[in-house]
Amino acid sequence: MASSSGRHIVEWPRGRLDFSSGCIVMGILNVTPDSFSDGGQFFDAERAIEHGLKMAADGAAIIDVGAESTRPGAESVPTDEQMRRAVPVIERLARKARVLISIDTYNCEVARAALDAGATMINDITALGDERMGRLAAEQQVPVVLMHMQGTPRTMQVEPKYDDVVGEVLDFLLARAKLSAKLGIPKERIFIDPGIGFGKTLEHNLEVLRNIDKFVATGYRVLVGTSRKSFIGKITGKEDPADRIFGTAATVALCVAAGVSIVRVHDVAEMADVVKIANRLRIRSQER
Ligand code: HH2
Repeated sequence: MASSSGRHIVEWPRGRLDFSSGCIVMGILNVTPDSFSDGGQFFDAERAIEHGLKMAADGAAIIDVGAESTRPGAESVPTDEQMRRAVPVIERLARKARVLISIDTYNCEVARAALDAGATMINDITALGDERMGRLAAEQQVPVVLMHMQGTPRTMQVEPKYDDVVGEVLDFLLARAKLSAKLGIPKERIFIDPGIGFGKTLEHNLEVLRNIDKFVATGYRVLVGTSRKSFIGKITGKEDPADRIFGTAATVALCVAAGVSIVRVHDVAEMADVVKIANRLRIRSQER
């Protein structure tokens, strides 16, 4: 596969992503007081911007800004408060960093304000639960991440149930991808994400990750977010999310090997190294 091939570049009026080396890194920037791993750490705008710049310097191709925690049990945050948190950070990061910014929201008004402030991608954990989000992405010609979740953040970990977790998650994502296309979003701007930890038990998460190649085989680019999540702690016995970096690295390496396009992570410097090595090993093994 020639690395200059157009298939490896996704371009839209306000952005461009280059997948010619393989997988790329999305850095997580939670401007929240209560996120499960970094809650409160970057709630202050100055610290958030500083952290965003550091993640860009460490190798993130995208910074995903979120203004509402979606950890299990989290309550929703009013629209104006989400805007108050996210917009100044996006405005200044967009001016200062040579990196793309995505907005992690399922709220159309927040997404619109973020795009106006300089974000160029929408990360929707409800996969267009509100169709207006799809229309917004189509009208503004920006990519969208469609994520699977069973239930809502408040209730999703109460008793997740599937007959066939891989099949059901895939069917859902393909249906939402079809809806996105119907609303006018071109296929190359649609990313699918199985939603690790969103209405899924440890076994569900493992089953999805063991079969992540099936998501890649759909032809849509795949994003995966395992970073520091509780299923890693359940296996390693690490209670503190900050102690789950090596556990995260194992999932990132295997995702890259399976052909995942974007990994969403907290520890950008560390995971950028993991991704670089895994990308090279993958390309070499495909050449044989
Ligand atoms: N995970 C989280 C939030 N947004 N978006 C996508 N597309 N995929 C994910 O796996 C995903 C996501 C949860 O992680 P985090 O942002 O670190 O925590 P919190 O929701 O508590 O802010």
